Amino acid sequence: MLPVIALVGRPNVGKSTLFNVLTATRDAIVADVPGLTRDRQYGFGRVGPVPCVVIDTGGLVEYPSGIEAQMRAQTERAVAEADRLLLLADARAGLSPQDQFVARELRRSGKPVTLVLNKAEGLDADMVSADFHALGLGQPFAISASHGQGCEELMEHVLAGFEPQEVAEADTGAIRIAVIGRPNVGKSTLVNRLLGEERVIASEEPGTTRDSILVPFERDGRAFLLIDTAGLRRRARVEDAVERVSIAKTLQAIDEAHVVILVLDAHDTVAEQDASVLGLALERGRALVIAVNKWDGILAEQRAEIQRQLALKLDFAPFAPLHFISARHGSGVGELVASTVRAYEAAMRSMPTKELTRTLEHALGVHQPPLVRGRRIKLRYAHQGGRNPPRIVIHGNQTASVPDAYTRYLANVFRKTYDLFATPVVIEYRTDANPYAKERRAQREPRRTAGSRRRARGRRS
Ligand SMILES: Nc1nc2c(ncn2[C@@H]2O[C@H](COP(=O)(O)OP(=O)(O)OP(=O)(O)O)[C@@H](O)[C@H]2O)c(=O)[nH]1
Ligand SMILES: [Mg+2]
Repeated sequence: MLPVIALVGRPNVGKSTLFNVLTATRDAIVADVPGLTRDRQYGFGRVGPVPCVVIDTGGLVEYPSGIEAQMRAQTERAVAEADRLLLLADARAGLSPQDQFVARELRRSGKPVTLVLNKAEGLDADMVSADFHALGLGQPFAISASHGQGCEELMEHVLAGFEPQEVAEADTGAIRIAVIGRPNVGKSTLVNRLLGEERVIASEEPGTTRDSILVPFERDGRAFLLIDTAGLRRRARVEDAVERVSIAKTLQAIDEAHVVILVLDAHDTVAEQDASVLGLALERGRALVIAVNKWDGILAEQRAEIQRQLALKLDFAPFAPLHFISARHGSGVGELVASTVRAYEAAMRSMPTKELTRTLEHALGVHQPPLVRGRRIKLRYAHQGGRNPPRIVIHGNQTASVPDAYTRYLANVFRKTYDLFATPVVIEYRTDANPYAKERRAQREPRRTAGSRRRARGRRS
């Protein structure tokens, strides 16, 4: 499972700035997922040798009042969920008693702590570090989050020892599903329903590392692996017990899944947390099926209005199918499973280069790409760059100038042609070498830097 990294420190040291640097997505266009929720506390970390989960926390203060007390409880949770802690301090301000307080708190957790001195741009690293040796946390890392300096080296250090996770593609074609959602929406009931209510779970396959547990089950002749987050199936009977949902575990499950099933409660509106987790699933490129649960409890005359509201709220994931189900009574669950299988097949689809190119040529014929500075953008051929999510790499020239709307048009053509159901589609461009201009050989899409290419490779499963 992905390692979990928490950013902790007193107020205003740049935790959120660093969080944004570590979780920025700049390497690929998930063509039809515009404007996702930005203001997040949890994200997929993309800087450094392996992907990870990053948690931002509110500033930690010794004598909290009001909202600070809440923030402190949140920080404690983040520390409990994390494998590694980053203690941020302000290189310009020097060591403060508040930093010493934070260091004491973190040391109590017994987890590995790396000291990070932020805002160090233009400063001498040894000079600013001298003060901070008093914390007894070893050699600090001087970085500048706002200038993006030292972040890669920092994460190389923090993530050393974590192996890139090679999700075993050979694992017998079982469909890995993650069932996610807020507390008490009925995830456990649904999981039980999927596993077969009275069935004793015969075997539990421990996942590759640590506490990941894959629960195998079969339905309609297909093999599935349920990625269990925090003992989802064990709590199943105690329906009214308050569930706790670990967002870090949810992100780890999303990462391991082929298909994510997001469970909503038909009685509630779509909360910010739903939208945020859903956005993360799409950003990670996972196929997504939405189950609106407890539909049996909704009066017939209210149903159309609820459907309308949901469609509006989930507008940003237009390709995700909605299923109205009753996990308790089982209605709609068969269709939900059928959608999951179809989504898996779409996410894992093989698209031969010849066919992809023919589809591209046809699309170009229907709507040609626009002119840029008097020259027409040329798109020559396409090949598949990956699966789960389907990644289509298009070669041509002036590809950096392809408008987003045109990319969305192409993504939709591929989606229709290959039944890319419920899954995000990633379109990438490559600018081909121009045989007449040596210096431009092998020039690529400028948005993809060497670092982002390395990260993108590391993430591919
Ligand atoms: N000079 C400089 N300023 C920075 C750097 N990183 C962050 N800042 C600035 O420091 C201020 C605080 O940054 P935040 O990222 O909001 O700090 P925070 O630790 O998340 O703050 P709280 O969440 O309130 O505890 C902002 O004005 C940032 O622009 C840096 O590397 N160099
Ligand atoms: Mg902050």
